[in-house]
Amino acid sequence: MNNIFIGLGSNLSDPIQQILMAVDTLKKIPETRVIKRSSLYASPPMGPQDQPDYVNAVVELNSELSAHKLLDELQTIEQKQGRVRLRHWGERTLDLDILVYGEQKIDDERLTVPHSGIKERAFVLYPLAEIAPDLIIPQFGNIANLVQNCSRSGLNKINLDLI
Ligand code: ROI
Repeated sequence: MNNIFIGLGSNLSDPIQQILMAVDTLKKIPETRVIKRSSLYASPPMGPQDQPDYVNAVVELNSELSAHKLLDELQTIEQKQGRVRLRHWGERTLDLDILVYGEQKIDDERLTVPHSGIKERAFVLYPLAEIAPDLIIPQFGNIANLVQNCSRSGLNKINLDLI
């Protein structure tokens, strides 16, 4: 069994629903359980500023699948939710990234794990710290330190009761 963290992001086609639907679909992946979901967060775009704000969240999974098999499943979900990606670092309907896969370090043409952007990305670190405050990320160290060194950059929790 592997303990895994997935980052979710969307800024097109009703992003809150995109994220909630994706979490529901993650529950159907074979040999995999969803353990926790963070709050949803609104976050200003990293990259070109002339695109909508993102909705981001992080989910913890337990899975027997290999990282590459899990990536196949995530890419299928992205495609089924009509993934469009209009430009590099631009708007997208759904992005599912493997952030952390147990203790593993992976670096090949399909996957870099732990995800190389973790340290600079408030929209990854804050939701991750919410659900795994004691996490130690291979190569990067403990989540509390990483959060301390990363400004919130306009990140805001979304209150789903009001929606
Ligand atoms: N910016 C934010 N705020 N959230 C994302 O999920 C996100 N994803 C991306 C880029 C374009 C880097 N910017 C983002 O892929």
